Amino acid sequence: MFYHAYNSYLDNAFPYDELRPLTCDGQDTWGSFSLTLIDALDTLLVLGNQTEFQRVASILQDTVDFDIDVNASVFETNIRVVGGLLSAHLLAGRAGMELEPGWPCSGPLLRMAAEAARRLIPAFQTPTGMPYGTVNLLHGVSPTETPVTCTAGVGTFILEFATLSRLTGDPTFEDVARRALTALWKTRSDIGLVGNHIDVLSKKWVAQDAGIGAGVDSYFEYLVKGAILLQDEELLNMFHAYDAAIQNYTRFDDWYLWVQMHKGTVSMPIFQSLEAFWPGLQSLLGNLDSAVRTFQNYYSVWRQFGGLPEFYSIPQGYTVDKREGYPLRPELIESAMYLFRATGDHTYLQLGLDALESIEKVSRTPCGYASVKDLRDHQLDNRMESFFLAETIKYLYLLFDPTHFLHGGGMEGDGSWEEGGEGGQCVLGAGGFIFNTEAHPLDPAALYCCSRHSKERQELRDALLSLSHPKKKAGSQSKPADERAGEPPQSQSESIALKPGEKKTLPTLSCPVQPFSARLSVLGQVFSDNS
Ligand code: DMJ
Repeated sequence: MFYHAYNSYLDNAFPYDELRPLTCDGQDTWGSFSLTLIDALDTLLVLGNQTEFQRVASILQDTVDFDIDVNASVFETNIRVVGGLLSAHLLAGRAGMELEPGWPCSGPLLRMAAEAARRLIPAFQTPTGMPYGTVNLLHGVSPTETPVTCTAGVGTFILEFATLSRLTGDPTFEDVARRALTALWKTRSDIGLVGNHIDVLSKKWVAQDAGIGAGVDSYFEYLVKGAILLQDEELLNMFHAYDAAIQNYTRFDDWYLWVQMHKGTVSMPIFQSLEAFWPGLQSLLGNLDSAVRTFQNYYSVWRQFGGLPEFYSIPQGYTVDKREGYPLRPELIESAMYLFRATGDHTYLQLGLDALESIEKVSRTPCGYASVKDLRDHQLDNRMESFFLAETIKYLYLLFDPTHFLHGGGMEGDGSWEEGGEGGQCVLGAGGFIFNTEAHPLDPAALYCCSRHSKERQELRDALLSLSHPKKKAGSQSKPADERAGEPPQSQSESIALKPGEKKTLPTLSCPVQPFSARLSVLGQVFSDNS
């Protein structure tokens, strides 16, 4: 399935964003950055194709340019482009690519991801810190841009942006993502729910339907996954508070409905296919019983139609007018993957088989796989979204490959763990992987290792500075590098302390692994253990 779609994209659509599987040509959709190729890159490695991964990574480095006059979705560019490049960067070692000495804390794909993300930053420059939905990659936010953004468009950045910050040492990305999350948290209703669309200038809720599907979904996903990736209890507490309200007001018979965010009254008794990620998320939290029951509800809809319609009326047990399509989305398969890992129940493999057979039968065209316009009569749309290769096929593959390294939990020596960093100080992949909402795996160990090293470098700098200025207040020495960047140039003696050949922001000290105090003593026997 993968190669039929992928080869057809390369032959007929590249360098456009997407393949049009009925007319066998290409179109730009979410930008103009060969989106399908970026989104599919890490799937190549998941399937074990190192040579094609290497070839494509180098094509992307040579051809993709973000300095373009294009209005792009801040959300989609983040999850597909930034997320895709970050994963590819983190997997580059396993793909046999030649690595820079500082990898995984530096590298060409990481620089590309940072460059793409930097183009999104102007969207966050609002009085609330909540981003606009669209930004022009060259000119920033248009003066005529609508200030109305969906909830997921505000709260789906922490995974990619914290990864960028912790790998590169530049805190800007994580800071803006956190500011947006904090602002959103403060806008929840008295009964603890958030709506669907918000005005990012006035903080007024423009669409007040609360639920777990379209417009909101990945906000909740990122609170949970952000908590795991960053070991951040505050994010987890936010999720638990929302979850209590969601369970209380929106859950009926293990379905989740839409309710008015202030009153809790039902506004739409429908299930949306995007909601099918929820059982997988619940399983990550260990909430298995509820996850299993909700999955069964959603699987019954799949069996009814051979796919998940975009909207399904729960009271009528049928599709909703104009929402009968199935654009080859991954969510139910994603949940099946998590639940199979958690339970070992073959129901989930059966769903995988059903999905595979339906997609083959209904969607396959001579030129790829087409979105289903209407599940009732199997009419097709001339579109193959990039998430089909990034997510749907990846989750299917991982569902059927229980020992894949991306599942984590392997033994040392079986390829599950990997060395990285200068002198091999980073043990990568040892803590499993967290998938962003576009199924791009992120490695918590890499974040930990790179931020540990940048913290140590900072401590070393501070210690050296304190030797030059022994009377300086301790507090002024521990400012992060970014805060100091805007300050006046330092004195001659400080700049001597920071040299030789070292940039202030991201110096590379290649010390062997040893305790911090030992490193200082190597540098001049300046401290003894009890100093
Ligand atoms: C993907 O782009 C992401 O999974 C997103 O969170 C929701 N929509 C699609 C897949 O359905």
